[in-house]
Amino acid sequence: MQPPHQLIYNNPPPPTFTSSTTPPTHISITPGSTSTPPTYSSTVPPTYSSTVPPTYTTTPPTYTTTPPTYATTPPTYTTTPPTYTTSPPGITTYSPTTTEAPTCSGGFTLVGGRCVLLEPFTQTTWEESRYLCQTLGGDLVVLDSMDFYADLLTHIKDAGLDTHSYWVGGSVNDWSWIWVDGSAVRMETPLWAQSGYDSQEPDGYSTNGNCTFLDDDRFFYMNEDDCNSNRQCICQAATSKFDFPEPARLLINSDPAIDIPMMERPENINTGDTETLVAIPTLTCSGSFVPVGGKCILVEPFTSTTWDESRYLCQTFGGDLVVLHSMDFYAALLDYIEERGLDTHDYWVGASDATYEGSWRWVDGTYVKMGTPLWALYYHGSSDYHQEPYMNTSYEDCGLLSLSSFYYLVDWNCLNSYPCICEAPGV
Ligand SMILES: [Ca+2]
Ligand SMILES: [Ca+2]
Ligand SMILES: [Ca+2]
Repeated sequence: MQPPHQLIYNNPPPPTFTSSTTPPTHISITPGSTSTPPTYSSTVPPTYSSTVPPTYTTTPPTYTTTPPTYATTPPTYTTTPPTYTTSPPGITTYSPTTTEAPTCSGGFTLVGGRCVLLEPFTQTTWEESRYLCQTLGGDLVVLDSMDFYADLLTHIKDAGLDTHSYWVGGSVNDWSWIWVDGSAVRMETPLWAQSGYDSQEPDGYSTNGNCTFLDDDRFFYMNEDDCNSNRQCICQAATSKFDFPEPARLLINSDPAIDIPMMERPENINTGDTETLVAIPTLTCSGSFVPVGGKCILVEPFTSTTWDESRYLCQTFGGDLVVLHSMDFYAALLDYIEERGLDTHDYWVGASDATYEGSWRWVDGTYVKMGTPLWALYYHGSSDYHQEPYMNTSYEDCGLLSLSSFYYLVDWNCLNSYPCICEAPGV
């Protein structure tokens, strides 16, 4: 028999289908009716069009399996953490000894961390000058730090004592230029003066020119002269902190970014454990930049561009044109250029007075210190020296380390093309 296509139940109970009958394909149940759904023996369930959702009375199954138990107990650690009996290494172990400002005695003045005395009254030979300084408790000054040299020149100028030349403590000994403390005299830039059009001191021009002096005719760059000439002198004495002369290495390390990885703590600075090594922060540079004198530097001798293009080039590398605040860094940079054989070019650096004529600024916005020991001499002939910026200054607004001026700084036309030197922050 054919089942009804649609069944609507009220009362009484619905029909029961046997297995031989095919269940209805669709049953409509009126909500609220008292009829019970039909039961089918067929395995094919009917579909319901009721809008009332069914409720399920099935309860979740319960599992009788118990969790496994582990006979192994967790390990216990009997080792106690190590204890360190030495204090952590670090620069802080120097304090408070090195934070105390050194003091000077006997008429000496603290200049650049050292005790100096200008002797403008007496003109003596180099040996007599040395004797004079020793009588005063010191010796002739040692210019082994270019930052100290710069500070000393500022002091001479501020004191109004820049009308003399002065003996300083360098002389020839056994064919080498050495300071009175036995250390080697730095040659070339940024210490020695230009000589004439195309030479640099010491030029050996004067007879017995075996002693060094700061030459007021050459803007206090260093020159050599006959040791028996008479002139004023500059003395240096020990400070309350250091024996004279100070170790140059300690002065250099006042820059925390200097690339000296480790040094031994000087024994007389801290009365504690003298075997502790003190870590000096190591400078790490990215890309093609290398650590030079505490900065990350890229000398770019391959491309000649305008000053603006050079700046753009450095910025593309993640830096900017180099800034020469520290004269010790400047000296280290020149050493690097010479050591790598890159000393056949002029190089743009990050100085300019393009914004306001005569107001020289580095690309970081700081002022460029004028004068010695950075700016080049300009020789006019007949022992007539001037200092850059000189002549055509309104046409020359960009800073160039000039090969023909012994890598001193000159102002130059920004539109000329040269290689450049970039610097970038360390990583
Ligand atoms: Ca000379
Ligand atoms: Ca200018
Ligand atoms: Ca110039």
